[in-house]
Amino acid sequence: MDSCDIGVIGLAVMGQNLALNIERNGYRVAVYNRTAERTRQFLAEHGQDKQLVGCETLAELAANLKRPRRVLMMVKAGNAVDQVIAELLPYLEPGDILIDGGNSFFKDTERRAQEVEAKGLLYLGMGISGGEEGALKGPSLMPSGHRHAYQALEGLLQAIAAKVQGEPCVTYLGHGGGGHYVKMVHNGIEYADMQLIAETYDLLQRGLGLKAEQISQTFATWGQGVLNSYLIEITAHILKALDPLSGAPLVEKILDVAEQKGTGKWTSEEALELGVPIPTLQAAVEARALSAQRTLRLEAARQLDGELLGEASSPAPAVADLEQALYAAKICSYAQGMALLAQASQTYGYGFDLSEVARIWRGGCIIRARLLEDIRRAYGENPTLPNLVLAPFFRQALVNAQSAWRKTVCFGVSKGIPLPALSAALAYFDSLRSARLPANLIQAQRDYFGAHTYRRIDEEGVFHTEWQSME
Ligand code: NBP
Repeated sequence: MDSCDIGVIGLAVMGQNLALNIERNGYRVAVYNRTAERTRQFLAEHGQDKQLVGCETLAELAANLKRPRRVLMMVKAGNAVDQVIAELLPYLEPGDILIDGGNSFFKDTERRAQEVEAKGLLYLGMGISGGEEGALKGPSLMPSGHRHAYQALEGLLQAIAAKVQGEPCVTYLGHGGGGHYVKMVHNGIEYADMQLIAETYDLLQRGLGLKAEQISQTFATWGQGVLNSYLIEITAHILKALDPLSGAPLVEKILDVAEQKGTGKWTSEEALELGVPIPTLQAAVEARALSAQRTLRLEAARQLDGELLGEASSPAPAVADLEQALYAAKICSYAQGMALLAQASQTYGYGFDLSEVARIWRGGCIIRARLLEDIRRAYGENPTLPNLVLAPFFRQALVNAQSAWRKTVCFGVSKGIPLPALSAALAYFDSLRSARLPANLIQAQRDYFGAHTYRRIDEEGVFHTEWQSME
């Protein structure tokens, strides 16, 4: 009894792998799952010679933990977390630490932290990225909440996290829901990254006529350069895989309907709430929604001549142009995610250090990429950078890439290949670099129909015009 360093609740794929990761790093772990059979199976498969203690009740779990107790919840996000907290609290005492490592919505984490801390316990919300492999071998960890709780767990978290150049991919991300906020934005960027890669695949395949194997090779080559990242690496791998049934590339047999669990949508909603433009991330969420309207698309393809337009009116880009376009759009999508984090840090007082956020995303997580080292450096050199695109390194990269990027988007548009994220990123870039936008006309229209007033460029004050009485 009371010999375990930490308890893990929830033994689906993430909970199991995190428990194994923690145990491998020298900690004794008590494990519990609502359906006890899963606990038994887990111990039967993995329990031999390991410091794992199976518990069939929450009372047993609590009794097996050293004080103050440390309990990591790895259950389905949403009501399940509230249920587990309610069932577990009677067995915990003031000073015990409760950690939610699921994909909880940050506002739920804020609420739960207040409720749990009102009872004298300490609460941590912790975003975890890296999927099942990351959980086992070393994820990126995004914890926030009570600072003492973080300090008490820092050694364990550093031990289990991914390491890049010896540095663990974990950092303290402020109070309350800060960690889950960062994880939410991470997922928004992940949506954008995936969509940008998918559009580039479409351009290579339908636009330039490359075969899956050639595209795989292209991505593999790009993965050695500025685009080096986990998502590019797995894309090269995916495109090589053959369908055992037909011998054709397996990817071509997969239904073109992208699913989503909601973290991308949360990022979009939150950006709208805070008034931060993240058009590339939004485009990625909407592209998934559009892909899901398959029946409508099939009908529209029939009625609207779904074939590609023949001879493109814009010249075909070279494969190297597509690499530059993807890189530039990727920079813009990270710039948007970082801008959202900067605003959230101010609005909610999280005190995010964006250089640290980029640092802990360099390893373990799904969006790990070489680019994050450059982002870390950019915010390290200038923590108050107004936007990533203005960091000298990225400013130069975008200027270098822009002609290839424009050529790529023009080609896609002229062929009728949808490029929602690549073009939204370009429009973001062009909007940022436009000293004057046509918003003057929007202000005039608002004043015309709603007397909403406007400001002038040459005089202080607020103005209204009786537009109908003007010639
Ligand atoms: P799931 O999200 O599929 O959740 C399944 C677990 O939740 C099972 O252990 C299940 O117990 C438990 N559970 C449920 Br459902 N309702 C419960 C309740 N009312 N009380 C107690 N336990 C309950 O598992 P997962 O994929 O391992 O993910 C765990 C968390 O980590 C989620 O929040 C997820 O979003 C997040 N996450 C997942 C990934 C990934 O790659 N899968 C990556 C990053 C983060 P049962 O066996 O009794 O049904």
